[in-house]
Amino acid sequence: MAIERTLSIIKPDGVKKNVIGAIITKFEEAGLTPVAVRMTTLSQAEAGGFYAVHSARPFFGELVEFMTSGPVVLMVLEGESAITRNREIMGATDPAEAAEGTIRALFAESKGVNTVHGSDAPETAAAEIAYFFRGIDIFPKAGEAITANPS
Ligand code: IDP
Ligand code: MG
Repeated sequence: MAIERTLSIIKPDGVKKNVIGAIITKFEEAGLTPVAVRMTTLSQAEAGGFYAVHSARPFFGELVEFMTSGPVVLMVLEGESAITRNREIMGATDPAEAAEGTIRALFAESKGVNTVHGSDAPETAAAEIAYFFRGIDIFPKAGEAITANPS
């Protein structure tokens, strides 16, 4: 067990549905603290670069189009086992398979339009945080030493 950081994105559908606050509350109630927050509209290059690992998938074009369709909220979440904990709170990729009470069960429309992104491993969390945030713009929770994936 360790204090970790992970990258969370509230996708354009979450912003449009006016559930930024509801989503952040879920994270805070689960012990995950936003330590960096930025709202932006991603360019095609930014979204394509972020999801480069999926560039050969048939849904890649649709994914980039969706992720650039409106503003998103980029966040670094910090807390105990933040990477796994965030994935649990998000729920499965396909909302039809997401556990009751998870963000995707509550708000997502489809496997593509699914409200939130969350890093899936320590290596991807470090790379994804560095893709969007400078270290100087991350504000560690007072008194907690970062023992995993510092950026
Ligand atoms: P994840 O977001 O739960 O980690 P990934 O498999 O890494 O899921 O896929 C990244 C994103 O690509 C998904 O969140 C979703 O927006 C989109 N995506 C994944 N599979 C499909 C699909 O079958 N159709 C359309 N979009 C998809
Ligand atoms: Mg993924």
